Amino acid sequence: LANGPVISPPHTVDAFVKAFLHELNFGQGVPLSRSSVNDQYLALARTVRSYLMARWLETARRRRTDKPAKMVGYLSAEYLLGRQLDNALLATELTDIATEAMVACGIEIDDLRQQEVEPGLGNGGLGRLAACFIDSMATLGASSIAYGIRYEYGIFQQTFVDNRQVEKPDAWLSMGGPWGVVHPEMEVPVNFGGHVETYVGEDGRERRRWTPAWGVMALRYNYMVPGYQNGVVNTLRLWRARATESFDLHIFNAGDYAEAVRAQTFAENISKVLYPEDSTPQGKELRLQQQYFFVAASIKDFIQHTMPKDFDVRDLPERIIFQLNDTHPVIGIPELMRILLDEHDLEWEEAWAITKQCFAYTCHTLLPEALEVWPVSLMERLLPRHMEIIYRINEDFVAELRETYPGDELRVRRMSIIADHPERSVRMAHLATVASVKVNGVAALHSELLKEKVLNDFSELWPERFTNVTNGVTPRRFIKLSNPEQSKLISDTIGKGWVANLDRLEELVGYADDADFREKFRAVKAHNKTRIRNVLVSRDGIALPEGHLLDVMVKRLHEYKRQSLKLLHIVTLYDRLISGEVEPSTVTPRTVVFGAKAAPGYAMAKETIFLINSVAQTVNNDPRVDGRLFVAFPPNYNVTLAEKLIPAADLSEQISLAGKEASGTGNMKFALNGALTIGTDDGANVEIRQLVGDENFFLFGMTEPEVAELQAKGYRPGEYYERDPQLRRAIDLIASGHFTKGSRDAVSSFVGDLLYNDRFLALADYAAYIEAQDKVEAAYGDQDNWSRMAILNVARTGFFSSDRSIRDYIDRIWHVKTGV
Ligand code: 26M
Repeated sequence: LANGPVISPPHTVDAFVKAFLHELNFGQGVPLSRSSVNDQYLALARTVRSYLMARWLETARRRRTDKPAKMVGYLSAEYLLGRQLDNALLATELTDIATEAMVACGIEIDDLRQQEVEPGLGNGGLGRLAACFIDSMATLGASSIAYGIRYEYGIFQQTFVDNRQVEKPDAWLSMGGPWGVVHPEMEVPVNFGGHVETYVGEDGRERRRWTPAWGVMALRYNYMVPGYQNGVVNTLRLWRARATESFDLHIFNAGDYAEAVRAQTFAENISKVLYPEDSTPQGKELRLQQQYFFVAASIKDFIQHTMPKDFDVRDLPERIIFQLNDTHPVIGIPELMRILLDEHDLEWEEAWAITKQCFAYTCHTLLPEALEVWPVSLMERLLPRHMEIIYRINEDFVAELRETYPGDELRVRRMSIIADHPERSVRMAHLATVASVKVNGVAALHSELLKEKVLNDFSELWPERFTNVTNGVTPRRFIKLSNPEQSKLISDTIGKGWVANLDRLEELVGYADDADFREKFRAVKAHNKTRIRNVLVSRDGIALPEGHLLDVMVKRLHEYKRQSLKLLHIVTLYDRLISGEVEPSTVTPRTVVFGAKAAPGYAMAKETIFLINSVAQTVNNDPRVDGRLFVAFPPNYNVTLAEKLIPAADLSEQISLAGKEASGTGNMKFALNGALTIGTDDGANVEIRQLVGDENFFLFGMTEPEVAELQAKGYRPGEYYERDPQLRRAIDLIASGHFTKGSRDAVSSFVGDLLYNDRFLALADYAAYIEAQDKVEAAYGDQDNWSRMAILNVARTGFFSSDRSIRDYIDRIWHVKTGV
């Protein structure tokens, strides 16, 4: 009985109702008649969780064999999960049963859906990618476990006050967190600070001993990750910091009880809040604490609890591959060395040989300022033993370099893990590259540029170490759940198999020429536009006009992504309308929707938000526009809003400066939901265009080599301003204070930066962008052809399923088995 199969609650409406009422009565402690919507939501979530739990136990049981398969340990500081309820229902085939069960209880399930606060435990692309990847790992049945941090506060809630961004804390757990299962008895200690000394072991060998100054406990929270209708449920294990009882013992002993308890909260700060920067790391001590906290807990958990008791650490490379999601978990490399050396008594060479096989590193950027470095002084204070180990890794590495490149000291200094300027610090990307089996970029172009630029010296030394895995998105959340109408149309046309095999969308290619199909496809889009209109009215009181081309730019606010270029386009359209240059009745009516959070300390990004809001206010209230242009900027763009907004879009804005956007994943979601892309030759846009065909993509702007050339000869944005009257008018209109109640001061930093700095060459690409947008308008005039192009976008982008990405990781990097 103890090891037998787990009995799942039956898949019937009756059983579901019973389980639900049980949760409501004995979990929440309320009768149905007196229950609140939140009580009902929590009871429903726990009911669904119990179905998941049965599969989770079953999955674990199946994997507990004599010779367990090699696992993937996905290490990520962020998981931008989005709401859980619908995805869990879909995966377990309980959607209809749950809906009917709620009807039987007199409950509208949609009201309960609305009650869920999404776990926003990530900033943007990197965190959302991790969420898509764990979905695909479960769907492929890859033996894997994902590790991260259970932040008490996720990405901040964005509000606008007088057109400016104001951040509010995201207390996502305040209404109860029904999805996490805590195991207080399974906590692991994580230590910090102190000193290291030499001692002589019983065998007479000298060893190093770390005596930490303080520590915390890592509390284990399991979240269930269901595969799509395959019975598999994997684990996402998120750690929460808890003070140890012995914490600050001397204060307790001094008799100041209250002060001692207060001091405990210090330790618990570690998992308190997600850092809202998604580039240019600040080098904050607490952030390094977070990184070490979750990685140390995860590695220890894997070795002590996930492996069998008699397990030999020398077998680690056959049992695990830790995938490093950017450099955030890279401290895991010296941590594993420390465990092997200090806790398992291995010799350096043996420990290093093992460690080198256990990690693979994914790089997500090309911006030099986004590469993480940690001051040596900080590392020595917080993790003295790790700093020692890093020095030793670097010594050996540098010696190898001097042998390979005699006399090339410049190269040695460039490649060293330790930088000397402007401050002695540890380059985490170098450490990751030196210790990893494979290093990958996240789109074809990005992986090439990684080899040519950011990690050029390393790719010359170890060319075989570098590979590409183009990003992907999960078709479950971003098509099936978010776009039910399009999903139904596809299933009615080619069957249901596409959800777990997205290449099958190719079977739609022929239907692009089918007038009846095009008609239905347009009806889907119209339906999704009505849906977003309703959402924005009730969510934000924004009333989108009807019958417009819906043009959407949603992504973190960053100069390289060039929201400013989009803004210049809007101002140009507006200027044409109010100057009488065009007759309003002749232009294609267009609504532009923005969604973007700015890092709270990123002044220029916040100025851009202010200006977008100011332009929206002016444009939307100017009668001369005659309803031909509308700008909406709903606050707090998140996964939940993305799911409603993306399926309604006609046009996807992917306009980063070529060579700066590593991949982009929003671009994939739009194409798969039948939007056309206007985009630069950057990131995964390149692959999207190759797949859908040039004629179904609005390409504009400089290529990466052209960007490099222009920058080399000296870029002067002012010249573009002088030469292009249309651009001049747009900038002058902004500078005049027209959008800012006459205030020129309010826009001076924005305008000044564009004219005298413009790091990301917005002005250089402006003319090409406007020209491409004019082509968009002309093309939209032919609705039938537009639908044709949109259908081909859907049909030819099945490649961008994260299932394919994960298969690539398995084939090229992990070499783990799949199958349920
Ligand atoms: C680092 C240190 C301190 C605080 C925060 C960070 C940090 C957090 C997130 C740095 C970067 C972060 O994310 C970067 C990111 O989202 N990159 C995007 O990754 C996507 C998935 O690969 C790509 O599609 C995007 O092109 C890339 O910008």
